[in-house]
Amino acid sequence: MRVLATAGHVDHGKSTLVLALTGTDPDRLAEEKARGLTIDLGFAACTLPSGADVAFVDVPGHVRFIKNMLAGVGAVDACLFVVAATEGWKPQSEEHLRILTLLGIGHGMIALTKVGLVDDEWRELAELDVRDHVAGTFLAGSEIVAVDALDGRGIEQVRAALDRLVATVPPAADRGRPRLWVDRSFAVRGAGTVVTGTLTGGALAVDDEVTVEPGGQTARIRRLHSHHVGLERAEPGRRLAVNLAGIPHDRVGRGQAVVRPGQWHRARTVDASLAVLASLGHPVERRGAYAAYIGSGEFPVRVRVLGGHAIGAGEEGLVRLWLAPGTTLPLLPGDRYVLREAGRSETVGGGEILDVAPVRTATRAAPSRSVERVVAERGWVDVDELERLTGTAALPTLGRWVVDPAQLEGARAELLAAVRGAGPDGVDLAVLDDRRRAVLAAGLDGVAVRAGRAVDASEAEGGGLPEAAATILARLEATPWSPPDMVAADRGALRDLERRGLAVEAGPVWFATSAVTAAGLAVAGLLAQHPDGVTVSEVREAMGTTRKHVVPLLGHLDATGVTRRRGDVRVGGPRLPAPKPA
Ligand SMILES: Nc1nc2c(ncn2[C@@H]2O[C@H](COP(=O)(O)OP(=O)(O)O)[C@@H](O)[C@H]2O)c(=O)[nH]1
Ligand SMILES: [Mg+2]
Repeated sequence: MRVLATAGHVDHGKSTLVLALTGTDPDRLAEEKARGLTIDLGFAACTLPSGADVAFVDVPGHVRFIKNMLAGVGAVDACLFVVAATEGWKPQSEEHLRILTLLGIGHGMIALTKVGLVDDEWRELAELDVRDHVAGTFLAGSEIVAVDALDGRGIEQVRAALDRLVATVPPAADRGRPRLWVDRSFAVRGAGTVVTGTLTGGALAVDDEVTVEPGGQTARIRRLHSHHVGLERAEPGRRLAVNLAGIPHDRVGRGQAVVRPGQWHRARTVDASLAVLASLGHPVERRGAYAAYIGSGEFPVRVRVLGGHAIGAGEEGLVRLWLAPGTTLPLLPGDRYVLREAGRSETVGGGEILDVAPVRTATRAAPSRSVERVVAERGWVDVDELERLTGTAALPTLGRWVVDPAQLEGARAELLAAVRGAGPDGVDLAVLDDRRRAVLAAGLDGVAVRAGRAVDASEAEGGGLPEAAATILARLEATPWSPPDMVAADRGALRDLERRGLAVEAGPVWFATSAVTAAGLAVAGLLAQHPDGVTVSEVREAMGTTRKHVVPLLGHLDATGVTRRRGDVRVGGPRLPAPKPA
């Protein structure tokens, strides 16, 4: 299913052509029928000779109803551009073409209508005139088909040309992010609220929970219809009627969007490009109030030209748009908008949304669609948030964040400094925020994590000891198996050495850990010669130390499984090291 919008000057035969193609009169309002004039959007569909289904959004051509035209063309794939051979190119031919261009619609065909009312020569002149006007636009290479919707000539050729057209239009993308800009809302007896629109960006299914933005009201999809056919699930790129449970019909209307909860950033201020129409008689001044047409809605906006200068007619620049307080829209970079002068009812220009949540002030903003810019301006961005801001799924750099490389370096350096500055106890992980913990979890050179604390890795390995502890350690190591009495020593320094694994307290005696390790090796050597066990005296003699030292030392070796006591002798324990080769 493809969705096409009609376009062209009032009375050039748009609605009549849609009726001839589809059998449905798109002018559904009584007033439209009475006046023979399209006021609001009309909808109809047909199947082309190839079997492809197309839906038409028939728009009003009258200048007074441009707003309604804009509500209908935002989400369409292509256009059926209508010019009456009798009148040729007219002001709303021009304006519609510009609006379609500003909205980024890149495909279309041209129907030269009412050819039954003109002779061949006139028809050829009209066709040349149309070719001239579309030269240099997206319609430049489009087919022009002569048709008369009343006498039927050319209708089959229009159908065939539509078939060729839809074959060239890329299918609507499914990004898993459905959005349906509402163009109509009404109540159906027995069913409740029904909204219609052109679905883009993703699929919707019955029972889906949705929200209506602006407003954030939640509802459930009770039924889906596309051209009177009930669906369980609707793919993007089709006209859709959505029956919503849980929301009164007067609480939802044109200009609102039906989306999935939590998938969208609710934009209040956006940065955008602005191409000013060459036909505009004046520049867009630095600041001003306008009407922006976004999705199916018309929204008052304040505009500020970024970079300080006005944007001249025919030029392109950057702007910041502020929506009215309280209005937030589910937008993404790449969305298009049209800017009109509310008072003068004149199209000013339009462009592309570049940033849905600018963080820089207007004087410093440099909007673009770059995801890196979005990350760089924030430093750290939650991956889900980044997807809401850009529409692009990214892999997290750390934890759940995408981190700007410079910011990550800064965070690493800062954390390393904090750990080093914290002394031997390091930093309790519990006091770190999630980001810093993520930096540690990813591994930070120079920092080790011990028992829930981030400590200086070099200290954890013994270097960088405070002076008092270093002095004590040196004394313990000087006479390893006969260490000096520590009764008068600094308890804090001793505990520090113990925490670092550099000293052990064995009963009344402190040993350097290296001395204990060496003792284990020495005992292992003795046991290799005396497999039946060694006495305290044998050990004392072998080590050249005193009973006062060797008893607590052996006690410690017993306790740590290096040796085991059996009667009067020590034998090897489960942790007895292999004796050093002689
Ligand atoms: N003879 C002739 N009249 C047409 C043709 N198309 C439209 N008309 C008439 O032109 C008038 C305006 O047509 P309409 O479809 O409402 O124009 P719209 O404003 O572009 O939708 C109506 O009276 C139509 O009957 C055509 O191809 N041939
Ligand atoms: Mg019409």
